[in-house]
Amino acid sequence: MSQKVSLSRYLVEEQRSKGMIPAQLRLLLEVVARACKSISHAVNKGALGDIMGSADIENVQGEIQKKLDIIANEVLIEANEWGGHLAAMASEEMETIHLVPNRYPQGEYLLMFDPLDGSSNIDVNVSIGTIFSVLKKAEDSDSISEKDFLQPGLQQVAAGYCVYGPQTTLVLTVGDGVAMFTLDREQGSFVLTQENVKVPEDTKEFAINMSNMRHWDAPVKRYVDECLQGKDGVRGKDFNMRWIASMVADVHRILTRGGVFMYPWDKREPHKAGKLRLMYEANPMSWLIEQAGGAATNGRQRILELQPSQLHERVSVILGSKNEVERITRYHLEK
Ligand code: AHM
Ligand code: MG
Repeated sequence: MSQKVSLSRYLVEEQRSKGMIPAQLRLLLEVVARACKSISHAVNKGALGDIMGSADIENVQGEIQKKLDIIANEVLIEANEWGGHLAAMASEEMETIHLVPNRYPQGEYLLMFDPLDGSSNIDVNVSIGTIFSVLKKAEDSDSISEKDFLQPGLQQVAAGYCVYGPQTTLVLTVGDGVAMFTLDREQGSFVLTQENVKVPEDTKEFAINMSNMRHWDAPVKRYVDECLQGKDGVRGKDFNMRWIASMVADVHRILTRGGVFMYPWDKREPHKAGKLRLMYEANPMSWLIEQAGGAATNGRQRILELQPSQLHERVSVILGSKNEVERITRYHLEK
């Protein structure tokens, strides 16, 4: 039987052979993985733990927090505060940034996360996840503020997610391709189960919340209409549709077998660029998808090149199999 490669060993070997992962970053990623293990544990308890249902508190996005949103946020903060690898953190569940308390040493990294993505699926036992993105603070920056976080996605030094589904899988990039690790519950460690993940360039599968169709912009409507026409239409092939309503689970499917995911701008709230958040949802997912050979745009521009102006900025998201994303972008630019 071939030897199992743990996440720790993978990180050490990447550091040794390619110099990709400085020691502080390795510690950070191990700590995030440990926090995800703990969240996975809580998720698995379900109705046996006090984790289901609403906490009846509104977060900065104006959404009612679930108990698990709050638990996952606390787990990530507590795990990451004391190691000396971070300068500050930011989360979907916190209005402003969380500085590492003075009693701990300060590191050079900035960590952002959506602690529990797909909250609407918690109580119905459908896959949910944690998304994270790591940036480096500017060298000349002594006192950290929100501004330090406002870097384009291209400057991420690590990004990933952990999906809590039938298996718990951690998916990671440090800019050297995408690797997947499955949680071995008996050993209590993440084991490398796939390297060099590749998203097929073509696909017959799309993911979008179809109930919003009447609110979409013309290019998105055109693309989906053409998919729905199947063999008889311009695309000349039948398409399949999937929508899990957890971005982590939808992106995981696309990394596994291809597809295109869309949460586009729509007319419901025209002043909002989209529903999903740029810094801790779209950027990490876009980098993973690009690292796996796919593409990610807001319909017009590459997501990773967007200059953020606010921590909780929203963005229109179209990502996945390269040829489909390019087609949808073309439809937008032709408009
Ligand atoms: P959340 O971070 O509050 O869970 O919201 C983000 C989620 C994504 O995971 C998912 O793609 C989308 O919202 C689902 O939206 P909808 O309810 O329109 O299906
Ligand atoms: Mg989310």
